[in-house]
Amino acid sequence: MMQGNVFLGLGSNLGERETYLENAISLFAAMDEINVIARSAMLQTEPVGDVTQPMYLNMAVAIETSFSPHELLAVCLAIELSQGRERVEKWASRTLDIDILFYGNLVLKEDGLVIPHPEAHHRVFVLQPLAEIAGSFEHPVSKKRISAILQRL
Ligand code: PH2
Ligand code: MG
Ligand code: MG
Repeated sequence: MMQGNVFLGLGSNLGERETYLENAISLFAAMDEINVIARSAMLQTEPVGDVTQPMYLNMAVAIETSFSPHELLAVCLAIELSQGRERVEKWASRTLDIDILFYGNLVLKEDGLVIPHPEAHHRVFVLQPLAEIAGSFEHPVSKKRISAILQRL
C-alpha cells in the first residue's frame, strides 16, 4: 500500500546546492517504493540559527511511499550521505539535509524519529515551499492548514 501526503523538507547550504537537491529527487524517483508527486521551487533562504552560515536553498517535495516511516528515514539518511553529507555538529552547514515533515496524519514520537517534524510549524523556510505544493494540507496535530500556519508567521 502506498502512503500518500508524505512531505519532505530539503535543504542545502554547502557546495553545489542545486545539484544535491536535484540528485536527491532523482534518487527518490528511481525507487519502486516511492512516487514523487510534486516538488516546490527552490527557495533562497537566510540561515536560521547560526547566522554566519552561507545562504540555504530550501524546497519541499510531496511523495507517496510504501516505506514505513523508519524505512523512509533510513533512505533519507542514505541519500544525504550519497551527496557528501558529513555530520560534524548539530546545525552545521551541509550539502544536503532531508527531513520528514509529515507522513500522512501519523503522529510519532520516538527517540530517533519525531513526526510531524517538531520545528516545521514555525519555520518559514519549511512552510513557504511546502505551501506551494500542499497549502491545504492540515497539520495532523493543530488541524490548521499549511497556508494558514504560514500566514500567521
Ligand atoms: N536547517 C537547519 C538550521 N537552519 N536555515 C535555513 N534557512 N534552512 C534550513 O534548511 C535550515 C536552517 C537545521 O536543519
Ligand atoms: Mg533540518
Ligand atoms: Mg535533518
